[in-house]
Amino acid sequence: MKSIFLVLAFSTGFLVSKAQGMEEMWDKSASGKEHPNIQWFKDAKFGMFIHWGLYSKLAGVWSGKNYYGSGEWIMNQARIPVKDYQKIAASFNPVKFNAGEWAQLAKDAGVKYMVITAKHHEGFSMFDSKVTDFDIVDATPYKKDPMKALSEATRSLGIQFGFYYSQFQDWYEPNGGKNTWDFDESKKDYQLYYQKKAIPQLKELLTNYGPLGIVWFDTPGGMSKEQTQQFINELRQLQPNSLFSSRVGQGLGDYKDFGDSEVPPVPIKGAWESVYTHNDSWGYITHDMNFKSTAEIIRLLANVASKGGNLMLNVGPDGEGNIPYYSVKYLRETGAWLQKNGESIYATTAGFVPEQPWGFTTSKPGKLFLHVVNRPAYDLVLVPGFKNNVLKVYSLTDKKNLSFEKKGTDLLVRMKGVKNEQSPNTVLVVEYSGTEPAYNETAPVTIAAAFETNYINAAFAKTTGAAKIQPLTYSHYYGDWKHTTCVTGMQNPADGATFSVRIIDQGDYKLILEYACPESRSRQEGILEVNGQPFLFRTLRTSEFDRKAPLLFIKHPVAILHVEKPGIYTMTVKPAKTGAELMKLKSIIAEPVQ
Ligand code: H79
Repeated sequence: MKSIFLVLAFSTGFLVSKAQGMEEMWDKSASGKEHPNIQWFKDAKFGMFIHWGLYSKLAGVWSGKNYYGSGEWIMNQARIPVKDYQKIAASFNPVKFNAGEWAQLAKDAGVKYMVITAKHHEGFSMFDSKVTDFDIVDATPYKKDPMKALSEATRSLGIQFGFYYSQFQDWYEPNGGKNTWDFDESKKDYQLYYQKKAIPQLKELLTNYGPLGIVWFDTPGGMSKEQTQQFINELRQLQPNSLFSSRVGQGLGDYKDFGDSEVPPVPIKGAWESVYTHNDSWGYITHDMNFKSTAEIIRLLANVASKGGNLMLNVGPDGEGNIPYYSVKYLRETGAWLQKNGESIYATTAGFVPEQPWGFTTSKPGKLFLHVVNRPAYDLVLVPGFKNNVLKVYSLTDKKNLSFEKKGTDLLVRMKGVKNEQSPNTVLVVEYSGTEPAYNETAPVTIAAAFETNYINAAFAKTTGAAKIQPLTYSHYYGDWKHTTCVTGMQNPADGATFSVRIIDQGDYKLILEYACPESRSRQEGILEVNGQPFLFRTLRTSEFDRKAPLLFIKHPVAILHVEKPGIYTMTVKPAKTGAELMKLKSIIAEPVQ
């Protein structure tokens, strides 16, 4: 259960409503104790995660039964006893593994760091360890140490190399965390496990594989804050330059990791990372074909960079050492885009202009990069809140100068003639004078007729009464986390979600509420108010929130708004009467009506 709390704890840390104070959320205090070697990490922006172990050989199948979700959890999910699980090693023979090819793929993908599982929760060591015989050299016909070759090949291509190490969970060891099907958790001596296995193995990893960029810890447990600090100090001595991920526990890591597959909705200060699966699993599963497309990866990368973080995207090689076809293909295509557009990603900081219907922004001194992922009709890009003097605007890849005009603090850029070659993300560069402005947290959400759909996300609500902004975390299968931010808790007319919205163009807009609502609470009346004008609706049923099942959202059209005068509008969603929770509101969608 602890692991669940970890994921939730990460999500609740940053997602408070604006009214509750952005300062806490941005955690400016963290920047004070930054690791002296953090800069390479902050500049990297894109990393490759690799989950590889005995589970890769099982590929989501045990005893003729298919498992779905996080494949590296199969030992736990199928409650496989250690005595059976350890036998997998005898046939684990990744003869197709080629360190040079993996490193080259990382290079082609444009990643700046790689982190691979040296030991996952299953307890099997994918490196040569003197501490145990349950490792790839002693227990498998392969008999070689792939980590040695991979660390060297990766580093030789100028990519930082690091290890994932599950420091607490170890389902093979009687005293390791969380194997409750073979061992009695209450009788375990975690300290013994730390002293006899985790610490000696981490010392091996920090001694035998050259300089490690990162040691990526996961799901901490069994240690107090003092013990964790002691653990860190002991390991630090070996490689003071190596960065330790925040999941070392007790708030003592060198940078922040968000929950698995989670990206924050607004910029976060300090060094941080989002880790994502490529399909729905970290470890290889034959029947999981839910791969994010190249376009999705490129947009995700721009989204994460626009909030100031790194994206570490996972690949799960199979038991023979092959990286899945679609991971190779899509990563190479992402790399090709980065070859031409990398300047707008690498070494950038969060964009100071909030998300717009056309896309995201990233910053460098004197430059704002506009990541146009939805090209506007009429090719006119509006950048609101731009106070600085603009020197020039051009498209990144062909350096074509674009005409622009300033109207107050609105910057309007004409991207006519810019080819769509860089689709799904055409980057425009704004060069300006003066110091970089701060991110405007109170900026209204933009809606324009140039986009077929405009999203007003729940994360940007101001809430009243018992309504609150809440990150909801749930899986479709098992451990394949999805995160959606919603306004919840609206039970009476005083509990509202209010949005400040700037509508750019005159005309009619269909307003659609996107929400989840279980059968038992459906058919309640609610109101969408726009500048005091009420639009009534009755809620439709979708599904109950359950962290082990998909949360279903409906797109429910509730109003046609006639906008005579462009400008700032206030939209509020609230219950018409006191009752049960009205809905979990994900967004208001505005669609221009012809
Ligand atoms: O390595 C990947 C995951 O295996 C690991 N972190 C990423 C990078 C991870 N370990 N724990 N968690 C993520 C939290 C997962 C909890 C769950 Fe479960 C596993 C939910 C469902 C399966 C524990 C067991 C809670 C319910 C059943």
